[in-house]
Amino acid sequence: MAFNYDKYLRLEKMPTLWCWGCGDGVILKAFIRAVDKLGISRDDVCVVSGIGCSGRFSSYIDFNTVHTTHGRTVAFATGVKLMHPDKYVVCVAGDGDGLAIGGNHTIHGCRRNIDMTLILINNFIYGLTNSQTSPTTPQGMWTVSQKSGNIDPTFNATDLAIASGASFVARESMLDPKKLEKVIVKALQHRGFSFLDVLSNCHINLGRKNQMQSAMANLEWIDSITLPKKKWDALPDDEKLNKFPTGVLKEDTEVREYCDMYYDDVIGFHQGKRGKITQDDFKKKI
Ligand SMILES: Cc1ncc(C[n+]2csc(CCOP(=O)(O)OP(=O)(O)O)c2C)c(N)n1
Repeated sequence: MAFNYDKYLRLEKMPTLWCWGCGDGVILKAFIRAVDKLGISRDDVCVVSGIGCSGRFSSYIDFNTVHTTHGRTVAFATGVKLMHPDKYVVCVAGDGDGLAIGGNHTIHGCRRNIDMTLILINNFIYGLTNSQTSPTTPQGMWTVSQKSGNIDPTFNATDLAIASGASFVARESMLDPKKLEKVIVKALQHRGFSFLDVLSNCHINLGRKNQMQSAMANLEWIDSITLPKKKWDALPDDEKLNKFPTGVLKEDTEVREYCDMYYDDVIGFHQGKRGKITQDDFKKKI
C-alpha cells in the first residue's frame, strides 16, 4: 500500500510554493517516512526552519514547528532542545541559511554537540530570492550577484561540520529517496549533533541559468558530482576535488552531548548535586 503522508501534513497549506520538480518535496517526504519508521510521535518532534524555500518545511509539516528568522535555525533549536531534552529537534536550513547568515550558529551547534539533526538543503544557490551566490555555489556558475561567474571559493559543508565537531556527519542527495530516508533515520537515532548535507536541485534559479535547462538536467549534474564514499576514497587526489562523497562520513558516539553536560555539570553544580541530577528532576522544577 502506498505510504499515506496526509496525517503528517498541514493539508490546508497545499499546494506548496515549491516549483514543479523541486527537490524540497522529496526531502520532506523522506523525512516524514523516517519519523514514521522510527515510530516517533509527532508530538515528540520539533522542526525549526529559517527563511528560504527550504524554510517552508515547517509550514507544511504537522509537527511542533518554529518558522524562525533567516539563519537562526540552530540558535532557536538550541533553546528548544535545552528546555525539552527528551524531544527530537530537527533544523532545516538552506545553504544560505545554514552556511552564510547562519554559518556561525551552525559551527557552534556542531562544536557543542547538542543533540539535534540539521538537514541542510544544499541547492547551491539562494533559491527563494532568485539566484544570489551562496557559500556552496560552484566557482564559475552564473548567479544574479555574480553575472560574470562566481569567483568565491566554495565551502565543503561536511568538512566544515566535521572540523567544527559535529559527531554525526553524512551526505546524500535527493536522487535516491530511499537512501536519504535511511540516513535521516540514522541521524535521528544518533545522540549528538547530526549534520546532513542533502544535495538538491534548483533548476529554476541555478540550473536553467547554467546550461541545465530542466530539472532532469540539474539532477544529472548532481549525479555527476556525487559518488559513494568508498569510491570517492579510491579516486586520485586531483579527481576528488570537485566530487562529493556520499554516505556516513563521521559517526562518533563517545563524545559527550551538550544537554547531558548542561544538566549534569551546570544545573547539578548549582544544586550541589553535580553528576546526580537527571533531566527529569530538572523538568519537574520548571
Ligand atoms: C536577515 C535577512 N536577510 C536576508 C533575507 C532575504 N532572504 C530570504 S531567503 C534568503 C536566501 C535563501 O537561500 P537559502 O538559504 O539557500 O534557501 P533556499 O531558498 O535556497 O532554500 C534571503 C537572502 C531575510 N529574509 N532576512
